[in-house]
Amino acid sequence: QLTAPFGGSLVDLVVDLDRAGLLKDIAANLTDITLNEKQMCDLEMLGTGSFSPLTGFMVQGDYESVLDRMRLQNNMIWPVPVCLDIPGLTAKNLEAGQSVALRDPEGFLLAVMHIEDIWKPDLRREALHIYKTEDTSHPNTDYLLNNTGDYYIGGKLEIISLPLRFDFQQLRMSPAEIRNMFIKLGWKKIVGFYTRNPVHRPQFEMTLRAMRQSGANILMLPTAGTSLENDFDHYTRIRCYREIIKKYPPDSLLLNLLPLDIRMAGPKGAVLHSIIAKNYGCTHFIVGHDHASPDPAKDDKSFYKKGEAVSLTQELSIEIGIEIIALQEMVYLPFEDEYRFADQVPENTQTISFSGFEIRNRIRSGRRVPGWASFPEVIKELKRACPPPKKQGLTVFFTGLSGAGKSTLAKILYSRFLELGDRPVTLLDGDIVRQNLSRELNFSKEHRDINVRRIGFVASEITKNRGIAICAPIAPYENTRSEIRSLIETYGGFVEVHVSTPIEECEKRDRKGMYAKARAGLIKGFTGIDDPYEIPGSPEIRIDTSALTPNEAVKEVMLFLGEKGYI
Ligand code: PPS
Repeated sequence: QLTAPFGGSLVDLVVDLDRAGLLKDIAANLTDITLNEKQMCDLEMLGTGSFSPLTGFMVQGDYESVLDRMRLQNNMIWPVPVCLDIPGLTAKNLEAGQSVALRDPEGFLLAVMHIEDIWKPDLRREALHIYKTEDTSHPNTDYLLNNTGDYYIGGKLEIISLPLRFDFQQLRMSPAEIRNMFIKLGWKKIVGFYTRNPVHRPQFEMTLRAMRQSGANILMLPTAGTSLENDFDHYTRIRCYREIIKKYPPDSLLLNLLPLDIRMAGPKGAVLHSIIAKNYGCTHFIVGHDHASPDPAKDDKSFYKKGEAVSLTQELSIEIGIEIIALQEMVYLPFEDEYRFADQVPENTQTISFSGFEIRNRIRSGRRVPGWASFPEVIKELKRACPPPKKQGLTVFFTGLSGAGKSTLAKILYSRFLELGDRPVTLLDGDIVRQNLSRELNFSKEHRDINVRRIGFVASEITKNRGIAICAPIAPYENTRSEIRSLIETYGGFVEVHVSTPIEECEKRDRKGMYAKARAGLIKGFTGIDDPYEIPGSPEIRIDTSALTPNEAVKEVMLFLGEKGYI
């Protein structure tokens, strides 16, 4: 007999085929709501019963009750809101009693929701109650205050299809499927382990001890829903978990991915994870002292008190129906070559420890991670995700007035990279792009933005695949440039080169005769004449070509790239 799900029975919101057929017909006449990645994660967790006893996105009464007393209106513990946010414009046309069609970003019908409540939440209050901070360096507070729709809708869900997932499909089982597996394997005691980070030696040692202490097998539940900005991507993490599970005793571990939208709610996050583990059939759950805590805030203060997650989950463990195993800090004793709990180390014994955060920083900066801190197989995977700059993709983005010299420098740089020959190189010169990608566009602000964004998108794909993109548009607007920078920097290097040759010089050169035409009013909206060029505030390199030969200018770029380790 397995432990019961939270609330007694496992919720299953996926309807049968007949009902699905009917709902599809009805949906054709309903208002569509396109779900984002976070909302699809919530939908999936709700649909499979991972969030039992919830049967849909929360109604206002439950939302307020969760904020005020960490309980649903029916008095069951529930730590965080699970609400569907929508923009004010959409909300204006909806009312309670209506149904809506929930679709994925491609328009695929996922569910029909029967709206019971529409309300405008106080998102600041939510941030304070759930994440204990209005500081937007907390990722969830940031999302809540800056990206969440103004209205929430709540109501029951009828799911036609769970969101389609194509990655690691064998590792994406529902609570019902995992429970069946436990029955088949005859497992009765199972300790759940939730993580969003790679597992290194201390976590490995600690989970082994938790298994021994509870006499249980382990269900490892890493997140594969949304991830935080600085985390390793989930493909990398899951490749690491696949390595680490080989190190556990045979037939003692199951690995399963949680399509969870990460909520770094500290103690409340730990309560949520305990409930999820309970729904998956776990009898025990491991809680860390800083469970579900984001990286420390700017002032280095943690968002939650150490140990609070453990004490809150322990206090609620009987009500949730799961035993909490407090994850104690483990330290390495170099002379003994073993791990011990920090509080069991004799006085005056030398110990060392690395947090996952420190290991991540070491890997990112190309430093070595010692063997006692992790496993070679894990480090190899992590290093593959963070190659040194020389192996990373790179975009060199020239910007400047027409005639400033961008194209010439870009062409010379292109040849230099081809001479080096270690990475594929693509030249996205203004003219080439206007010919091939943006032929239909003119020089209005709107069209220039589209043009520059297209260049940014292509360059980001090249950078992602570890090639070099050289771009050379005028790109006159700061906002668009910085948008492109942040897109590309998630994949590799971005080097902005402001070719700052003054307009007088550009006009004097006037190779294409365009300045003369612009002065004569024959071309309207010409950059620098009657359309603005916003000077880059902090480009990596600024080069005025009035007093330099093109070769000298490119040498400056090459020197910079060498200094940063890109070549
Ligand atoms: S933008 O603003 O980044 O989209 O411009 P870009 O695609 O680089 O195109 C700039 C080239 O188009 C020619 N041209 C104009 N430039 C500026 N303003 C107006 N109104 C204009 N109309 C045509 C100009 O010759 C630019 O060439 P470069 O190579 O920069 O000298």
